[in-house]
Amino acid sequence: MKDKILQKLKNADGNYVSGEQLGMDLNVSRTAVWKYIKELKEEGYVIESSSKKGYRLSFVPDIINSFEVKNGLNTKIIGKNVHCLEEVDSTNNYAKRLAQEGCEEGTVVIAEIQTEGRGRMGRSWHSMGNKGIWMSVVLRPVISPEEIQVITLAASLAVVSALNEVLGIEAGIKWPNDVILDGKKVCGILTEMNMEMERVNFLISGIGLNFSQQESDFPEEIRDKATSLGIYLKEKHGLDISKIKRTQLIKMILFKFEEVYDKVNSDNGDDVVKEWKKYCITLGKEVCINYRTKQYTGTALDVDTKGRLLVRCSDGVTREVSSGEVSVRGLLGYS
Ligand code: BT5
Repeated sequence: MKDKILQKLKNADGNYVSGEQLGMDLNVSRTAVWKYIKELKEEGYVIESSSKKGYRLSFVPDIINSFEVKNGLNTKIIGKNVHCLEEVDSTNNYAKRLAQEGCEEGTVVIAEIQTEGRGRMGRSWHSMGNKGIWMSVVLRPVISPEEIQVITLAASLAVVSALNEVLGIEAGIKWPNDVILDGKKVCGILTEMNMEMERVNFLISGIGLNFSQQESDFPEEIRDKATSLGIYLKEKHGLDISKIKRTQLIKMILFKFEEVYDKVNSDNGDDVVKEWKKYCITLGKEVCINYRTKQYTGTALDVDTKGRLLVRCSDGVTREVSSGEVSVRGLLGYS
């Protein structure tokens, strides 16, 4: 009901709607309308009340709730169910629990704060409250486990395309999952899989995108390699991120993700990899890889159709890297 009232206020486009009208349209009492309006105000919506004219929505803040995410979201699967949480250990953990309980494909979990945000290989992800987009998508792809890497690529491709569409900025991708702006990491992706034998049960694609942090918001140890959209837009274009709502970007990421995911699922993963390569900043660069138990340096030659990085190592052998760490010399340090 609260969502319906909000929708009516939004439809009125900044004009007043009387409490009586709202009550009649939605078949509830004026007192009930007043109660829902009070709840909306508590969530942060700025609603003016006038005893004569009724209610007017004058400002929508940058809040993330399922109404704002779903409103105008143009997808078929991704984002049909959206869980928005104030605080969680990790949205990937929460999404995993939902997936195990059999939630629908495309279910999205978003949190304002993650207390134990995770990166790959046991690393942690700094997830500051209200200043980022921390979200996970549950997928049930019809592909074999070895093709999963392409979904990671699909997620980063969705993020860079959305950044381009909404903010007009061109980000790069460091293989396999880092979205880079001006040599610093603005977004990381953690794809986790649950499988049996040769079948993928479900996959969780977790996206962490720094939105409005200042440099001082990042812990010291990552300050020189992390950035946010806010920092980048201010420095490069003199723009203020507060003009943008996180839900705008979330919707576009989900839309782009579905577009790319459809391609992966309908056997057009090759096209996704081709498109992805246009943004990849790793190709042609000198890289350091951990391959099995050894470290090698070499040149990143290509990404194959399964999303593996091909590295021409200094010992003359070309190796395919499907997981493990790759450092790009000169861009994000070299380790
Ligand atoms: C990643 O791991 O980049 C994957 C990050 C995925 C985060 C999302 S948020 C929603 C979902 N729920 C989760 O719990 N996780 C996902 P990796 O490539 O391993 O990079 C981790 C490294 O990035 C850390 O060791 C730091 O050096 C750095 N880092 C940590 N927090 C960062 C931040 N907010 N911005 C930029 N870099 C960060």
